[in-house]
Amino acid sequence: MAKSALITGITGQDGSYLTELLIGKGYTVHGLLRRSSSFNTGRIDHLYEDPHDEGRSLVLHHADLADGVALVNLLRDLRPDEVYNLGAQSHVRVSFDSPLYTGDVTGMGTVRLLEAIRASGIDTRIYQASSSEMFGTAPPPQHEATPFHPRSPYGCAKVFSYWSTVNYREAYDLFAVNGILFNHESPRRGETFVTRKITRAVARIRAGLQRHLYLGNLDAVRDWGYAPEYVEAMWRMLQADEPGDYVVATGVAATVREFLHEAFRAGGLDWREHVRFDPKYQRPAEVDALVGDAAKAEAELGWKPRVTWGELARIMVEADISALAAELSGEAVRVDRG
Ligand code: NDP
Ligand code: GDR
Repeated sequence: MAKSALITGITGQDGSYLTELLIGKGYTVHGLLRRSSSFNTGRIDHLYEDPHDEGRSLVLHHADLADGVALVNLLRDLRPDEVYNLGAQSHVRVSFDSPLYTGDVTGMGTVRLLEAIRASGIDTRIYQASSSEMFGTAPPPQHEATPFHPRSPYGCAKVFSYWSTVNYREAYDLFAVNGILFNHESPRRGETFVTRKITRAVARIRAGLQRHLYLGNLDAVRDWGYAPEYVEAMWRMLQADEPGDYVVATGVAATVREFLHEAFRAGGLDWREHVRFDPKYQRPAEVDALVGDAAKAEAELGWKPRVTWGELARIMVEADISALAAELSGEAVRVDRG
């Protein structure tokens, strides 16, 4: 029998790559779609199948991590073999503006899902999308035993979800795992995260549509990997014999300034001529340096990253240049708000 999976956050960057991976492995994928006044399925439209067709490999269901009853009903009806909880208010800067909402969706949403598994009485395995943001001020390299010191409402909510996942594993013997993923990017990265904001700007500046790029702290150090490789690690965690928690990272550090330099260089531009500082992009509390040690994932899951942050910058710049060219040749360019 083909396996089935339920993915929350299926319309996001990781959800789209994970869906491709699982469909490629023969899974039937169910996605939790939250209601939006405009279409929010752009990243998975290429996988869409007519709802009237029999035997579809991708099925979307309206629900929300804020709605615990909907989650119980969904799990009871679908009885998936695996659940991937990728849904979240995932923007760190925004979490300072919306701390309660972030706590509710990114934190309590996980408990609603874990309780829904219990309430529906199904036998399943669950992956929780934990984050390097939980480490906050802890100095690098960070690994599974590094103590958490989150620096944002988002980081605090992820710590709550992390420990809730561990607690359901210990209390109810649930196969529940945390993937502690460091920053991972791709051409499908949300446009307001710093890497994608930079690579989109390179394309737009080259095309004469934008002159300046406004950014905040350029000194932050991050460990940037390639998202399609990271979703493979998620899947491997749920195939393991025993549930555990794993850091997923490249182990290579780069500053925002270095990424900026490489991305502009890939587009044939000098970032110093275009980048301006805007304090609105600074955070009330910053995470200075995140660099992960993924030795456990390599030893136990056989997972190893391949794409370096420099290659990633070039992949993203090329993709944004091509996407903009296609947009310009076909339709009007929408107003860019930076
Ligand atoms: P995205 O921001 O691209 O996607 C977030 C997803 O969550 C979207 O599908 C979004 O739906 C959905 N979502 C938001 N609010 C709700 C809600 N109330 N109910 C249900 N779904 C909701 O994130 P990524 O794909 O980059 O990340 C996936 C997960 O991994 C997130 O939990 C993130 O916090 C975590 N993570 C990400 C890392 C990274 O570097 N990318 C690193 C470590 C952890 P919609 O499309 O409608 O907005
Ligand atoms: P992060 O990613 O906060 O690490 O969270 P983001 O790309 O938002 O910021 C990375 C670093 O860049 C600095 N920065 C800016 N950031 C943004 N977004 N916009 C700017 O203009 C800007 N200028 C400088 C930030 O201060 C920060 O230091 C991401 C998210 O995907 C989380 O969901 C995930 O958990 C973590 O990665 C791991």
